[in-house]
Amino acid sequence: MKHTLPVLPYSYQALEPFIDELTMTIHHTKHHQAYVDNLNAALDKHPELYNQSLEELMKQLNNLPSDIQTAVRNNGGGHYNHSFFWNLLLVNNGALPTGSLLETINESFGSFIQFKDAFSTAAKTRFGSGWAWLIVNASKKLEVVSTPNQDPVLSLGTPILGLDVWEHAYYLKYQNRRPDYVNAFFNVINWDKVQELFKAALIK
Ligand code: MN3
Repeated sequence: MKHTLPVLPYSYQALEPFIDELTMTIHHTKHHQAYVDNLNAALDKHPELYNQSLEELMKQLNNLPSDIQTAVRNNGGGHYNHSFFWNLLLVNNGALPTGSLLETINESFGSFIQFKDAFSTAAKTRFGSGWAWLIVNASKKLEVVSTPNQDPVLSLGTPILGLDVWEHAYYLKYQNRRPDYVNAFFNVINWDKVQELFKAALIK
């Protein structure tokens, strides 16, 4: 099966004013669509790979045919990261996580504010294009990391929160002010979804 652009679980204006409608529209219908199209174009050269899930492809990039490794890393990575990202977003009006997720964040980072600082620093200091992540690592501990370009985060752990800091994700509204976009992101995190991913990652 060819890969397809997932339908967003909300409207393009649903994240206003934190992430604007035009950015969401272009980000989803142009940027994400291009990753999907370019991934399919690469896999057309080795159609047997359509039998593998996107996650399977991402986990064994180094075993893929060498002529498509880079294309699958960049475009499969782009498809995977964006599909993950869209599902995390919901206007939360500044709410914090609750329950076992909040307890573990407090244990791991000292406090929610210290976690927010660590995540924001990772997002603001990622040079060029990339992502900031909160992952459950191999030791089942929470860890903040960042990755360049669309590189898969799966080699570092299981992501439970991610932020796209490519300029295309914020430039129309925030221009060069990436820190303002990073601060705004904390108003559109669906913490219930993050909690769900956290619980699933612990038993993986
Ligand atoms: Mn993007």
